[in-house]
Amino acid sequence: MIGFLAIDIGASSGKAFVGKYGRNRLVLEEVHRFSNEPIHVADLTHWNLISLYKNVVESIKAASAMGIEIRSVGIDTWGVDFGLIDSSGSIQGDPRHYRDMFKDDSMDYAIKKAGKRWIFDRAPTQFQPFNTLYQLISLKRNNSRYLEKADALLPMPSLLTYFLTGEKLTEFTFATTTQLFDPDRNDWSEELIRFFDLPDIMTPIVDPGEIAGELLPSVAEELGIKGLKVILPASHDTASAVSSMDLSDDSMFVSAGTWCLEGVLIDKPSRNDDVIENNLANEGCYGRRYRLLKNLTGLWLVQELLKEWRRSDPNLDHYALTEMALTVRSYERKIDVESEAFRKPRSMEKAILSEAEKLGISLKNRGEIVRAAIEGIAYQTEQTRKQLQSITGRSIRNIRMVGGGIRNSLLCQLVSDYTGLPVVAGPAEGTATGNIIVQMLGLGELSDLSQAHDLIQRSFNFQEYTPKK
Ligand code: LRH
Repeated sequence: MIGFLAIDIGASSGKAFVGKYGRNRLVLEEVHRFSNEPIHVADLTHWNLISLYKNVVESIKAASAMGIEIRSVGIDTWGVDFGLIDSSGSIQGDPRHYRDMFKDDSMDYAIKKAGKRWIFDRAPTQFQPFNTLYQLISLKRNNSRYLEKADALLPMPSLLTYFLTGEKLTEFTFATTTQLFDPDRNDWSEELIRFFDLPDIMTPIVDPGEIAGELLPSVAEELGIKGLKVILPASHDTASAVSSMDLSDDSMFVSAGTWCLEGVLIDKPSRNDDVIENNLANEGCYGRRYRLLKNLTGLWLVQELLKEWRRSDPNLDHYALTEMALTVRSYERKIDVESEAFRKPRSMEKAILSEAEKLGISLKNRGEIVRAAIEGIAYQTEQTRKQLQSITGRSIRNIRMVGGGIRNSLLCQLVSDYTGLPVVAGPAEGTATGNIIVQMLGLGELSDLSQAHDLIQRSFNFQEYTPKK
């Protein structure tokens, strides 16, 4: 038996799993779990990088204590965020949290200056105020000393990989979330960088599965581990999740977590006007393919409710919330989960109540509030399906769901009900599973993606849902 360690860090928590591989089966064992709590200082929100690194180290320690040979480790995170490294190799400040960008007008500034189509023609992805491109423009406009001193930009997973190996690389799938990647050049867009007068700090782009290196001697010594390879998996979490799914042309995927990432697999970025119109993304996948995708506000709504209600009721958990939501009525009209009101509200409960009130609905209890959120997500999923069908000209006949959000059986059932399609859900740890199989592909333990998907099919349980109405 051999093992591969996946460290999957999301916007609210991180998890480490060892994929144990033997007798043609893959079994995931959780070895570490930690919270990812951003820190607010002087009105800015930062990721707690030191704590994240500490937990990466703890994860490696826990994996190596399992008593099996751990061949490699790979880290994936949410998209767009990064750290800046100066010429001496030191980090410049703590990486900023993308949600701060909702209060920043740099995307509007950039669009006014260059034109939406001009930017899209070079980096054809969704316009989100927090894309790396706009974060960099914002730093530039604010005369950031950190940016002035920066010598290399490292996306979050690359940054943690750099601390382990000393290598400065960007992995392709993450690069496509920055809106600085030009698929025609298969490299950074020099035109965008020049136009916005950004420094030349982007690092070389490598494919998912690339072996970044082995642990630095100092790290290896501290951990008492030798020969552990550090691999860049599909280091953007959505890309890892999508790698775990066997998708055909008539499948739509939903990776359900803080965000619901919903889309279809395509070979080349779609440059259709409707992609801009509906603000869809063309993000990179394993094998330099793409996914046409909608970034929908997902279980963030429920996570925030839980956080709020736990202050007075510490025993509350996701299961209890789903139970409450299962027993209450549903309203005909659905709240718009994409509303600005849900981006970073002080109180999610108040935000949902007031959005519902605008529709003439007065939600009566916690169950109804949670249900309104989940119904809103499922309803939007159906809108996304229609957009994807019309842009690609495909007929979507089945839905594949992965991610922690599939533990919410109400969400899976409602997605099936609203789309009128069968849903196959699993594994819940789709991202870690995808991370692991790309490591295995990188090391030659698996020969191609279809072999990887056979292995996943044999190794995990899947839940099926069929439409009830
Ligand atoms: C989901 C995700 C998504 C967003 C980003 C900020 O975790 O990766 O793609 O764009 O976080």
